[in-house]
Amino acid sequence: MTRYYQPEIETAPRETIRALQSERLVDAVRRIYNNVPFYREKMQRAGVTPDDIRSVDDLDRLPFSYKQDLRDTYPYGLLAVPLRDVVRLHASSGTTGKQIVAGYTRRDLDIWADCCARALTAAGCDENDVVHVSYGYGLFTGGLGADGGAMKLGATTVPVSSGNTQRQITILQDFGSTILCCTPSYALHIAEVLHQNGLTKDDIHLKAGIFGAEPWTNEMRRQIEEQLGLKAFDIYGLTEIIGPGVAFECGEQTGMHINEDHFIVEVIDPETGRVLPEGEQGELVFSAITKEAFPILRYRTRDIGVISRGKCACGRTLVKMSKPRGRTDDMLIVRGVNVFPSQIESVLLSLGYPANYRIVVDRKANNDSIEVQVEISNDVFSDTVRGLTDRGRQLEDALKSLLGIAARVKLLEPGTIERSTGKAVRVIDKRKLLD
Ligand code: DLL
Repeated sequence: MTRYYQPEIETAPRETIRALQSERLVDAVRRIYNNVPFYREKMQRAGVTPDDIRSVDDLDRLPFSYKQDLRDTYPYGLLAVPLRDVVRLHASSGTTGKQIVAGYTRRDLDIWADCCARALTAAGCDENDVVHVSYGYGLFTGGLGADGGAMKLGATTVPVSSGNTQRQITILQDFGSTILCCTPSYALHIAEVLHQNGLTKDDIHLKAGIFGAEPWTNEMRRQIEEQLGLKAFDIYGLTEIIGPGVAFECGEQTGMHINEDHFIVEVIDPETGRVLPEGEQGELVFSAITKEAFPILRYRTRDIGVISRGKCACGRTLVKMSKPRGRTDDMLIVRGVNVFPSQIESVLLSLGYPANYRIVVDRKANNDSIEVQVEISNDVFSDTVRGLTDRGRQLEDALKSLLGIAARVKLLEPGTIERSTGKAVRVIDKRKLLD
């Protein structure tokens, strides 16, 4: 039977959710306008006042917010409450540029814990579970976010944090962890070390995993499920909005339910900023309407996805977003063709390769090249040279037919690619170094 953490919201009629969103949006706009000079000026420049925003229908009158806004006002410029009311700070550095900082009041932390508790409950977790949190603890939101949700549910929370994989295995075995929270790439690394220890999924007790913070495909999901003996659930979020728990997967696994009582989603055309009709793919834009310390309106996530309002068999009425299909800034344009790392991952995994791969893009004499480096298993590696060449070719053909451009393939010895304990680095774009 489906269980909910807050059924009154998770299964509320659409009109109720919409009315709640409108009420909270109006309040958030007013708070932001009155308390954050940066936003007030931005709204004034756009010619909007809080009186213009009366419901969700008026949302698109508000200006967008960007990562650059957070950088320009670093570290405290977007706080809507005095610093003394802020009880926690988190930050994210991203791959480039100055880090961005998010503040939380006590109430913000409470709401965040609710959001994560909903995700855990949807994965079948309750107070009888032992939740093993291997997301990094610290300024990154993953560790403490999942921790807050697990604590709120009353589960036995194990704050292992990431790294020291050998110790993770010992704890998984000895503490009887039933739920694992970490990045999907780290889950596979844990599985790898488990097997290196001569152990299998039958030696541990996991039943579900809540994986997110980086893109992963359904093929990767199947590998994790098979190797760790659990059901793998997706969870989405970003530091700027709250951290993990902006959206979460239910047992149906047909998208992630957005916690719409706290976050309003829009899908826009990243070029024009126009709001797209339901079902069209575009950039996800979120407004965090209940946060006290760090409310944010129409934040351009750069994540590309689709939302669907269709009824979900789990009974939740919250809209669903697809797995992010890439990022507007992650999309590789190689010889004019758009390539998403996730497409490459799908091909690799569907042909039985492990999820240990790297995509190297380079430019020589104005000519872009793309090389997919992937590890192969030990038995394949000891194959004849002929066998390896054939494999490489088969993969090159599959990539070409999917991507529409040729990619070189390099098969690597097992263990060559550095394992990550957090977000995996998949793409090395050498062209950027030339900029
Ligand atoms: O990664 C928050 C988080 C922690 C989410 C733990 C889930 C689990 P940031 O470090 O700010 O926050 O990175 C946010 O990561 O814009 C996406 O591009 C990506 N991302 C997050 N979750 C997913 C997911 C955390 N489930 C950025 N699938 C976002 C794909 C994801 N990408």
